[in-house]
Parts: sequence; structure tokens; C-alpha cells
Amino acid sequence: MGEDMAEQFDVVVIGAGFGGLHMLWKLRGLGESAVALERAGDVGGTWYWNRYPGARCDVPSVEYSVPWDRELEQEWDWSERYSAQPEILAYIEEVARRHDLKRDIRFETTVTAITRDEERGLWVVETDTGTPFEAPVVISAAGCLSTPNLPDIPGIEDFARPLHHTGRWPHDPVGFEGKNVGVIGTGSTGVQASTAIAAEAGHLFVFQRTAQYSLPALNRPLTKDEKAEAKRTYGKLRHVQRNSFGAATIEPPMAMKAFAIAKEKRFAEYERRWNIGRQDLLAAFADIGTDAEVNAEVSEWVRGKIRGIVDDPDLAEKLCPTVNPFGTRRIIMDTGYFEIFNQDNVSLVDIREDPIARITQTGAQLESGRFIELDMLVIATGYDAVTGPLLDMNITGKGGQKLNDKWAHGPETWLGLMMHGFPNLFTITGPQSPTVHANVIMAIEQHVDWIADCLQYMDTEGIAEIEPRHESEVEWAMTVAAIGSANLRAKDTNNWYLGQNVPGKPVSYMTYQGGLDRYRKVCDEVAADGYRGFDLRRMDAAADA
Ligand code: N01
Repeated sequence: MGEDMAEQFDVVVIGAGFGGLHMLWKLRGLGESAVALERAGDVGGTWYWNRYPGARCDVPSVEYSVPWDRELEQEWDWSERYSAQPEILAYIEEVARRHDLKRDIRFETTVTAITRDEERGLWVVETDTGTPFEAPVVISAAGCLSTPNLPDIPGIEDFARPLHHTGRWPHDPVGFEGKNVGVIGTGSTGVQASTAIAAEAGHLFVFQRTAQYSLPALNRPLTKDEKAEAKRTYGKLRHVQRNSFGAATIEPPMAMKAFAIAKEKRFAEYERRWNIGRQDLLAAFADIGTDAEVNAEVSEWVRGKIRGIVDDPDLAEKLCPTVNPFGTRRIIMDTGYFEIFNQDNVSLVDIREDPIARITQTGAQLESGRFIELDMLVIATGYDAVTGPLLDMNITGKGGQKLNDKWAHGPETWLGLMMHGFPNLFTITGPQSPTVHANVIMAIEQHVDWIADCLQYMDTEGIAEIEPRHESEVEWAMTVAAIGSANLRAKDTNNWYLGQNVPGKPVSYMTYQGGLDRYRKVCDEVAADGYRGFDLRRMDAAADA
């Protein structure tokens, strides 16, 4: 491939979801020439791919909106408390349309390699379209949950009937009427998909390996008054979001430790928060995430709720989560999930008790000898999360170092923003940053703003390259681990936040669990301190190097 074929930009952005669109818009404001490369046929990121039935946001719609378009806040009407995927995708389309962002996006363009050309101080980004792109700066907005995790169940490739991973759902309508449908996986996705499919399928078989905690979302249409109030108070909302742990309006925990107050008061607080229809229960007391006894009490309290919903006591027990503590995995928000198990056309298949021995052409063969014939398989087994999308892009930094080798034992970054050996390569919501522990649109905003400020600083100061020092990565790894190890999550055994859900993936603290508010302060202090922990190389020095 000749260098002359390459298209040149100041910045190459990867991805055209919320992160890529925000970054593109911001770069325009800075006067930088930028292109975004997107694997999908259109904008939307996760909301482009996840078209499965029941796909819906678990953050209230009003809060899950871009904070950088004040006019759109006033013009857009969210129809429901928790929007469904088509509405969110339409919203993202509108964001792209009104800012004419698509003119700088190359769709159906998959990045196949990103290589640092040290001599020219450029990243060379190769794609499956044949056209390489070159820029001194690359910003990955490839997302955290975009590389599907396919289950390694023997024979799955033999299944001769429709099989869909929820994260690669077809664009044409998928009908379930009269069909025997199997859903494998009971995380946020499997729960949403099963609830929707149960309304239509001839028979739904939910293949559950681990029962999960799920709270009622209490979704409903927003009233006219609620919509008007949201528009009046967006300014206040953004302030709360930017200054809170999870960029959310969730009620703060009660001031005292849980066991400092009487049991009946604690239970009343659990009940009150259960009925809010958000994730507030998790924050009832600050020690729910750290004190095993407190957590055990809340976990049992939630199991009581499940027993109250599911009519068959044996089935209810199978649906009660016992393997992991409450809140160590992402709390699921559902719309009648446990209720579907009271329907005649829904069966739970407990594959912890009776694993799938193999998938055949026509169904699932369990170890006990039981065979379940299926007309369709829905795979809701999650993602090679957080690091997967970056490692998929075959990134080579200085001295020919592969990112896959550097991260062989888990991600190493400074602030979850950049890596030693990979100058001028930024990651939006990348590993060791708060990512999904906060409303991700607000986590994106914090990264986009920080990166934009950094690029501006580099321009003003005549700096060609920014690269974190190795010792900064060691410092950050210790910070991330110290915070992570204090949470009961560290005791979990199969958690995607820790990389445990993908066979062979190194187990590590892949996310910063200290809160977006605290994280923002750290990042701002580093910048104010002249980008402490980074090497900054001026134009001439970079050329000499
Ligand atoms: O994936 P998951 P997800 N055989 O990894 C099971 C976000 N999200 O797509 O627990 C059988 O959570 C696995 O079982 P186990 C949200 O952040 C948001 O549901 O490992 N089963 C588990 O039940 C969420 O956390 C929304 O034993 C296998 C399931 O598959 C994240 O995406 C909606 C298996 C995977 O659960 C990921 O959620 C949806 C195997 N070989 C998702 N391998 C919103 O509402 C895995 N499983 C915004």
C-alpha cells in the first residue's frame, strides 16, 4: 500500500456512537480536520447494533441525553421514562443530522490495524476498505461493549436454524410467533430480550447459568408536565450529573452505616428505594458494596421480592441469585421479567444444574439427556468488554510494541486515557476509567473535554507528542486496584467488569470504581499540573527522536 494513497487528517476518530459523535463535534470547534471510521452502516454505536426485542436504556431517558446541545434538550421530547432502542437511535440520528456530522464519517469501514510511524510522527490506520488514513492523533471511541462474546458451547456452529447474537441483531423484523425460542444468557440483555420474546413466542426457554438481581424499572410514558419540568431543569440536572459518583440523580446513601439503624427502618428504606424504579436500592447505605453482612441482608431481601413474584416456589428458588453478592454485577432494570415465569409458554432451563452438553442442528442437548427442540437461538452472552474493542484493532506502538502484548496481563494506562509507548493515542471510556460505572454519555463528555483541552494545550505550546510515563501507569494501576479491592465485586468469580466472563482473558480491575466526580478531579489536577506523568515532546524534539 503506497503512502500516497493515504488520506491525511489532524485526527482519526474510531467509532460513531455517542463518543465518536461528541468528539467529532468538539474537534470541529477546535478547527481540527477529523474523520470518524465506523464499522456499522450508520451512526449509533451500541444502539445501532442492539436492535433485539426489548432493548431499552436502564438510565432515565432525560438523563441519557447529550449535554452539549442545549437546543436539542429543549426540542426533543422523550416519550418514556426509559426509552426503547428505536427512540434512542432516532435521537442519535437527530444529533448527527443537526450538526451535519455524517459528512465526516466513513461507514462500513472496519479498522484492521493502527501502527505508529515514528519517523513521520503519525498513526497509520488501515481499514478493510483498502484506504489507509494517517493522522498524528488517533482517538478511540470504539466503546466498551462492542465486541460480542460468543459462547464456546460444543456444536453451536451446527445449529441449522436462525441464531442471533443480540449485539448483532438483524435489521429485518424477526418473528417469534408459534416458535420455540431459546435465549442463552440472563444478564441485562437476556432479561430484556426474554421479557419481550415471552409475549410472542410459542414457547420460550430461558437458559440460565447464573441467576441475577433485577429490579423493576417501573417504566411508563412521561407526562406532559414531566417533559416540561425536565426541559426547565436541564441545567440543574447537568450540574448534579457532573458532580456525582455515577452522573446520576440516584439518591445518595443514608448518612449512617446500615446496621446503625433498626432492621425495620432498614427494610423500610429498601422498600422505598425498590419502588423508585431506578438503581437507588444499591445506594441505600454506603456499606452495601463493601460490608459482606450488610450485602447479604439486602441480597436476601431482594430474593424475598423474587419469591413474592414467581408463583412456583421451586422455580422462584432457581431464579434467586446466590452466586454473587447484590450489586457486584450491573443491576438489571426489568419490565416484568420474573413475571414471565408465571406464563405457561415460558420455561427456565437451569444450566448450572444441567449444563448444555451440545447444540445440535435442531436444539439443545442437556447433560441429563433431555433434548429441547428449538426453532431459534438468541445468544445474549455479553461482550469481551472494555479492552476487547481496542485489542481487536491490532494496535502497534513505538518500537513495534503490540498493545496485545503490553496488555497480556490486563490493561496498563495512565488515567484510563493513554498508554506508555503509544503517543497521541487517546481512549474515550477506555479501560481503567469510570466507563460504565457512570452514565456513559457523561463519562464520554468528561473524556472528550479533557482530550480537547489537551489537544489545544499541545497546539498552543507547540507540542507534537504526548505520552504517559511507565511509572504513571504503575501509579494508576495501584490506585485502580486499591479502590477496586475494597468492593465486594473483587470477590466475584465471573464478572465482566473484571474480565472473568471471557475464557482466557486476564483477570484485572478493568474499570476505575472511584466515581466519575472523583475521577474528574484527578484528571483535571493532572492537566493543571502541566500534564503531570506525561512526557511532552515539542515539534523539533519529536523529530529528533
Ligand atoms: O451481558 P452479561 P449482557 N453459557 O455479560 C451468560 C449493558 N447493557 O449483554 O453469569 C451459558 O451481563 C452469563 O452467565 P454467567 C450493561 O452494562 C445495558 O446481558 O456468566 N451462559 C450471563 O447470564 C450490561 O451489564 C443495557 O454465568 C453464558 C449472560 O450470558 C452489559 O451491557 C441493556 C455463557 C451474559 O451477561 C452486558 O450485558 C443490555 C455460556 N457459555 C446490556 N457465557 C441497558 O439497559 C455467558 N453466559 C442500557
